[in-house]
Amino acid sequence: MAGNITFTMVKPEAVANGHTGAILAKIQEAGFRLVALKKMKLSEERAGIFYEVHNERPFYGELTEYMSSGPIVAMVLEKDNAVADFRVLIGATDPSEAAEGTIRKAFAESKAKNAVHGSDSDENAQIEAGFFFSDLERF
Ligand code: IDP
Ligand code: MG
Repeated sequence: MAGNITFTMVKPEAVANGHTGAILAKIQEAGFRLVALKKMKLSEERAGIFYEVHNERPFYGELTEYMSSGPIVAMVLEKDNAVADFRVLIGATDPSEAAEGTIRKAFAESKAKNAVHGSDSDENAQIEAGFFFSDLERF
């Protein structure tokens, strides 16, 4: 039975530090199937739209500047219980609070530069996947 999807990005500092392959390996070892993948650079405006939900937060400007500072690797992933299982795999937003064995524990530099994004709901996973990928790019 096909699972449901989540959306992730390897964030700029993790891409720049060469962690994309190791992060993808952890994702696949955890049982996620790769539906779509691309490397691209967000403009600050596109980053602002992606993180629109945070536009009242004090770190919004820092976040959109950071997320447009270099290329990211965007992916759509499929698995039963994809959103919740992926949040467990990546760990807490702040790497100092992330559990042993999580992607953020292994690769994040700080609460802001925390290596990966993960969708927070099925609805947002669909919206975020659609923000980056057309139906012709998902398999
Ligand atoms: P999440 O990525 O774990 O879902 P959110 O609260 O949705 O965390 O925040 C989105 C992103 O904003 C985080 O991944 C991180 O990059 C950044 N961020 C969150 N809180 C802070 C903060 O207190 N200072 C700086 N950046 C933050
Ligand atoms: Mg979030």
